[in-house]
Amino acid sequence: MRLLAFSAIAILVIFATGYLLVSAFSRPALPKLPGNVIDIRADMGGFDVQKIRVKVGQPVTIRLTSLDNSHHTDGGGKHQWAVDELNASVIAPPEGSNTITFTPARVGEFVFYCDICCGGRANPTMQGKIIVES
Ligand SMILES: [Cu+2]
Repeated sequence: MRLLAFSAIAILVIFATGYLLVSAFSRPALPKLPGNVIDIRADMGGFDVQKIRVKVGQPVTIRLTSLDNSHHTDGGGKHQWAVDELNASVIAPPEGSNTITFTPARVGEFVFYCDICCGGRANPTMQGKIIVES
């Protein structure tokens, strides 16, 4: 009887621990957006996507999510996604998302970057490439 009770409690504790661990490390899924949406996550280590392809003349939505919290002294947890040549820039709040929808007007390969954290756009990790195809 004692063994049974002990086993039951042990199993309960294992499941509770597992549940807490999973909920602590998983992030809620982002809501689905209409259109051609490209999700990009950024933290102090850089962007999780380094190369994206889009079509010229077709609207695209960039959803930028910052994984950093507001306790970061460098940039306060905010990150940016910007492309000078396409006139596009969006800033995500700490642990939040923000979107920008634009229509690439020219074909080419351009650099996207974050100019907020870690030395700004000179930082090679906070950069990527956007390829606009015809
Ligand atoms: Cu950044």
